[in-house]
Amino acid sequence: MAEAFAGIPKIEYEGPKSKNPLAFKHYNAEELVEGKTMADHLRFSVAFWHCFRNRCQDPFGAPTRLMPWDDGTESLDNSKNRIPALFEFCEKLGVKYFCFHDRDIAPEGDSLKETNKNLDEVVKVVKDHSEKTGTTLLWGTACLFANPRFMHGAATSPNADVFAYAAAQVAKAMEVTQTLGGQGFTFWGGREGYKSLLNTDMGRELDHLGAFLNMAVDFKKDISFDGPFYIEPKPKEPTKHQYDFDVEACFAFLQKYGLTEHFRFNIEANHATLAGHDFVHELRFAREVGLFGSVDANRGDLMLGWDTDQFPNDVSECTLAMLEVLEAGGFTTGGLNFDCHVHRESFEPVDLFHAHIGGMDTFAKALKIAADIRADGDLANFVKARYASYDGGIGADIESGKADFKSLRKYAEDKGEPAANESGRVEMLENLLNSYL
Ligand code: XUL
Ligand code: CO
Repeated sequence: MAEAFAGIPKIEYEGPKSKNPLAFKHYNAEELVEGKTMADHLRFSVAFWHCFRNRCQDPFGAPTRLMPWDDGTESLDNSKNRIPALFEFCEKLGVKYFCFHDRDIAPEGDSLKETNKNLDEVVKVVKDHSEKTGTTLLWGTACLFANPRFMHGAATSPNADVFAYAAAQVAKAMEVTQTLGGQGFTFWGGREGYKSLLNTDMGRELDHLGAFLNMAVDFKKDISFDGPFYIEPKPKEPTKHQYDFDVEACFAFLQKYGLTEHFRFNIEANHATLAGHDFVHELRFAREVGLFGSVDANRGDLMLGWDTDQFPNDVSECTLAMLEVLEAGGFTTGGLNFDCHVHRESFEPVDLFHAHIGGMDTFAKALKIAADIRADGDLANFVKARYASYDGGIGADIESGKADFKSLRKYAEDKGEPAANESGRVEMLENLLNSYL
């Protein structure tokens, strides 16, 4: 079969001085950082849906992207033809992982049984290429939002038949993920939310979602799938209010429905900013509650209020993110999945390379800077010193649970005014961060 990306060579590391747009300036796969290769730290992944299905149509105009390997139909043969293009792309880029939704890779048939048969056929092709190239599935997921049957949601649909259909779909997608050696399974709540409370029983919908995810856990045990489940928060779009609003809301949900030991977070940068949070805030919260898992690496446009899914290019933001990843002990089953698409006007196949090279170089640079920041320790030491009043005396009594309101009242009455406050030195620390960039 002809090459999909003809004329584009394997992308090599040429160092920061290189002017070659088809070379890495910072990502040097085998280079060691904190004793581990950059490839093992960053675990980059290509998002099949954006690279091989999203043709960049928008509400105002037709698709623009050129995909010479794709005949534009929904046929099974065309689905199969996309697979070699994916593996060629990953190989030329030196990326070892990819992610997909079930419906990205194979077309729906006239019945669920036929749809599953189509999926099995394409999975055979994927498995074959995966075994030949060593490029594997980071995580799989089920598309419970594109087909009109999910117009009111999937697990939170008022239609119980839709709930059942969604369960059948997730069961199959989990089996397929296992067949392909996928390292995890992601739940992004596609349309699990609502547009209007006037027609919504919120309590029942939340209970249904909790029950659905518990059934997924039971099924995972039944088939002995040992990868983690990821929950991917998003505050809005497509519904006005998505139940999985942000990491904190999801954590409360997971606790209420007894799911914390089965889930970790897949945190997407653009979803964080849509929730009004910094990307690093979401990562930090996930790390603090011990549920850091994986990352959908992208960025939004702070002047636009929707999920623009752009490729990451902000070294400062990604440095803070990589500090969190390193502090969490690094990725285990997770990685940096580029859940992003090229701009509509970047319509040629080579643009897909420019976009990924930029994202990979940004995170590689961020990783090196984060490691420098950790090696110096100035930032961590500042934060530690800021809480020193809890390392002994009354602070230690508070943290150890020895103090209560009565003893604290006595302490405060005896002491009078608290010890003088110290400056938070925000600007000094911002300068310190900039000195590394
Ligand atoms: C949607 C989104 C999804 C999930 C997987 O905003 O991020 O592509 O990552 O379903
Ligand atoms: Co995502």
